[in-house]
Amino acid sequence: MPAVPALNIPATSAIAQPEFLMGVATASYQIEGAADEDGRLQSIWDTYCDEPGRVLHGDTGDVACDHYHRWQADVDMIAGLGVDAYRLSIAWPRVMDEKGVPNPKGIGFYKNLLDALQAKGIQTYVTLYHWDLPQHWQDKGGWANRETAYAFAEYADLMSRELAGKVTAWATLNEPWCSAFLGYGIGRHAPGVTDLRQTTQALHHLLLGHGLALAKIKANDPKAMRGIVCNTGVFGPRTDSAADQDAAYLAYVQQNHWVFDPLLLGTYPQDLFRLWPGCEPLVLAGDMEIISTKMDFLGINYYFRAEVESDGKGGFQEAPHSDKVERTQMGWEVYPQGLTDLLVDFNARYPDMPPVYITENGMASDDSVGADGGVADPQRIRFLERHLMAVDTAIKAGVDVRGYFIWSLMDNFEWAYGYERRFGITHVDYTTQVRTPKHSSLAVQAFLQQRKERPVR
Ligand code: IFM
Repeated sequence: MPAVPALNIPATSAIAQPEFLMGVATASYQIEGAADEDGRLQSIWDTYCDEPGRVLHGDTGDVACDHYHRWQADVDMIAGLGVDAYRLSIAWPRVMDEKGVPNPKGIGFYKNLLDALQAKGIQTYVTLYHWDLPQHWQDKGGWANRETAYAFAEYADLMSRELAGKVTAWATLNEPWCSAFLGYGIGRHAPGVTDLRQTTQALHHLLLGHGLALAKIKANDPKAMRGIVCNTGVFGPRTDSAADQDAAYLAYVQQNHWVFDPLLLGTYPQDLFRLWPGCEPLVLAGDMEIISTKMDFLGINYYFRAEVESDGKGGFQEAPHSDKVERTQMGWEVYPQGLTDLLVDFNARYPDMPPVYITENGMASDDSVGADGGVADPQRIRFLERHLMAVDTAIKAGVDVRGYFIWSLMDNFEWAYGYERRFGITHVDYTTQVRTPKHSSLAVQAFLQQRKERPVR
């Protein structure tokens, strides 16, 4: 392996202290493969991938990183990095059938995986729902149907009983904004629906399912932490006109307040319905209390800033991309300052905000294995350093951030972009399934090694 310097993080920063949790993250559909094995049912993503034109190059998660068969070597790879924690998700269609009967083979897979991680001293952050809804629930309306929230609570009940004692922290949902808006609003994710009324109703049911699941987890696995993982965004107006400034404000409301206000304040932001008139969800008595159940942690995913402008109809639209800013393979603007701003803003807006973990941050680049057998990804190394220091700045400003997970442990199935976009700190050759550490992985490993060896202050 080439000698790669450690991430450049000052020893005095909060990030360099051993109590700041460092981890890597993945999700079931993106890495597991084995789509038809051991009784796994069809998920909405299997269906979506099979629909022509939905996913770039017609890619599917059928094989992905074949993690279902290679999990032991993957656990060794995680341990080799020296991280404190691993964030993974459970595939609902693997662990119970249409009648709710547990599938011992699917459950056994996760038991073995979590035991192996624990045996290596790696803390386990487990997400129950990272978008792979069983297709049979979609056939009944999916998240637009209130029944799905109760079905999700039953699934959470089963998993927290089966896996009690093996999980450090449970996250109910990953990025409910994406499930609702990309899945039901613009159809860019499964199930591919385009209906704004279903969108707000779907988000309401996702959050209701989250609240119901928290109660089940507390009863079954009281020592584990409980929370949720949500994506975030920051926005700048294209011009300083009042219309563009309002557009940036509305984008922030739609991206952030729509999800975080019900969770942390128990209300929906009324300005959302200025954007989407007539799309208020049906909320039954008691729902908002369930949704705003106290949590032990809040998972925040942050990737980029976007520039927006008025759409001339009281709403917003993304502004044409400026070539003056640094971008990633996704075309996303690199803007570490946004992470600090967002954390500081949330800390002020939500007085009861629980301790925060950055549960995803990272970037895609067009990485390949070079002639020397290494994978040079200098942009990612700089990206990680700058975002970690943005977290440090937020901590110094008083925000209680306890950890940071890199997205992702390895290249994987990037949803509608298939395998073209590579987010991993480990390169995956999808023909041979060979994993090759990228330079970023070596830099993270070296940083964590230095951190361990440094005398405690
Ligand atoms: O790959 C996704 C992940 O599944 C959810 N958060 C964003 C990542 C990058 O797009």
